[in-house]
Amino acid sequence: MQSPSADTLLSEARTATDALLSEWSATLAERFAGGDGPAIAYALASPGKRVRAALVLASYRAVGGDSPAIAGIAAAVETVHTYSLVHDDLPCMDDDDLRRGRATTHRAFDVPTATRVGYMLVPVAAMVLSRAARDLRLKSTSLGRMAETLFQAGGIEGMVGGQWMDLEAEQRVLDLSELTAVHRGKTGALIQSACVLGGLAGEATATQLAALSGFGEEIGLAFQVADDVLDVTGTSDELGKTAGRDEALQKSTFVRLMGVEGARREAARLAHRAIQHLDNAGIASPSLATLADYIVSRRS
Ligand code: GRG
Repeated sequence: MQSPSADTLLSEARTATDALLSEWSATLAERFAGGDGPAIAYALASPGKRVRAALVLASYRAVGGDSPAIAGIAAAVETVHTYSLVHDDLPCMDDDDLRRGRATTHRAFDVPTATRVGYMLVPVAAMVLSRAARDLRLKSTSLGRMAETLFQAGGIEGMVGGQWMDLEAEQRVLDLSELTAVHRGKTGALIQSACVLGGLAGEATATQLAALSGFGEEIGLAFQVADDVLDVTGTSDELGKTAGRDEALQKSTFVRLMGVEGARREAARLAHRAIQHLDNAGIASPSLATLADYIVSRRS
């Protein structure tokens, strides 16, 4: 089976999720027009690559799902991701001015507004998830498992915990196992959850879910290793965010520990391991293989 290109998969994920996110943005902007509505819409409708959305779609199809309503699950994951970017850019975290090719939310508005926007996007994500589960006609137990998967990945055992460790570690050099633990949480957990959510929505078997989880875990870490490479090899124009930020903040990175070539090899090794999880479970998904390859070879 031939896979569509990564460009096609990402563009399809963007079309599907951006339509929903624009609808939510317009509703929220109107309902809270005199308050934070415009800032919520600015953040929520900002143009991301939608890698996590593409992983949801491909994982869902890999286990036989075929409803277009899966776009809502993808949009829920992207909403959690967007909240994390809004908060990550705040002065108390990575303090950045540029994101997705435009001013960060606290630069376009102000710090208190961006702080509130980030928090407000979390219940929005829950609503988007719940509506999508209804549209997919999933049982409430499936919605429960999906909510647990998404918010556990986004919480202290995943993304928040990883970010917290990352901030704590700013003044020292981490070794490989510490750095890996930070990024399995900070970046990897949400990417892993995207794959598992696709599987849950497609009513995958336990074996398939375990394989998607293993795939997501490896590719989630590979995403961050590739991100560290791009931070030193890309330009701000290409990345849509400030290049060289890790160096400026004296962060521990995979490039710092392994060099650019070593980090590239490590990302490729992780991508290979990711695919092995699928092979071992008999999941033939050219789309997931294409996305794994894209994640470690992308230019932005
Ligand atoms: C309360 C401690 C605490 C944390 C709050 C801010 C936060 C939660 C977590 C930070 C998570 C984070 C920003 C991880 C980085 C992940 C990453 C590499 C993002 C870039 O992803 P892309 O390239 O971005 O897919 P686009 O813009 O394309 O969506």
